[in-house]
Amino acid sequence: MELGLVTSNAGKVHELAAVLEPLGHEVTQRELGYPEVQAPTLEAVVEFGLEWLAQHHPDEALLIDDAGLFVDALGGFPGVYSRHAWDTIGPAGVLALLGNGEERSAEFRCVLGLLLPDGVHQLFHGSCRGSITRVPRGDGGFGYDPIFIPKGDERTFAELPLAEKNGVSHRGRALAELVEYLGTSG
Ligand code: ITT
Repeated sequence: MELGLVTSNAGKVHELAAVLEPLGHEVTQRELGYPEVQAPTLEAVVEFGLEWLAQHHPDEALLIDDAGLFVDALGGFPGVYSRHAWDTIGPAGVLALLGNGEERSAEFRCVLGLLLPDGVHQLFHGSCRGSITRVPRGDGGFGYDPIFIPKGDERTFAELPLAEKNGVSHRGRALAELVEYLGTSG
């Protein structure tokens, strides 16, 4: 199936394509400029986006990916504000907020939204526990990858090859749910 990923972020396209293309699904980046509402949950952002896409692009198979980094010691910040935090304080600002604090646990979350031409909407979820580094490390991946170490590893996401990040990441887990759904929905 041809799936249009509605995003401005090419890193997401690479991660989805690495999983979906070997299974015969073509992933293309679509910059359709859907309104990304500020909402208290990733789910609400994705639901709103899917409804907008269903009205404006009803004949296409489209995906939305909304993700965030939830830092425990910061009460879940930047969370749903991760993009805004990226554009303003950046990863260095998140590290500065944590200072030398010992409590550095965090979670990445991803919600994928699928819209099919028959109007079906479906959400898929994934999360990944881990911790925040004291300094950024690695130059792979994108976004906050250099400051996040997934649980059970010592490398940051930015130090993992793409397939390894997908194997444990929030997005990889949401993708596994999507793959199962696509397999069973024919
Ligand atoms: P679109 O909304 O256009 O898809 P975006 O980059 O704004 O692109 P998000 O709102 O989902 O995407 O992401 C919020 C922030 O979190 C943003 O700065 C991303 O770079 C970052 N982010 C998302 N997924 C990530 C991942 O897997 N690793 C590291 N950072 C990630």
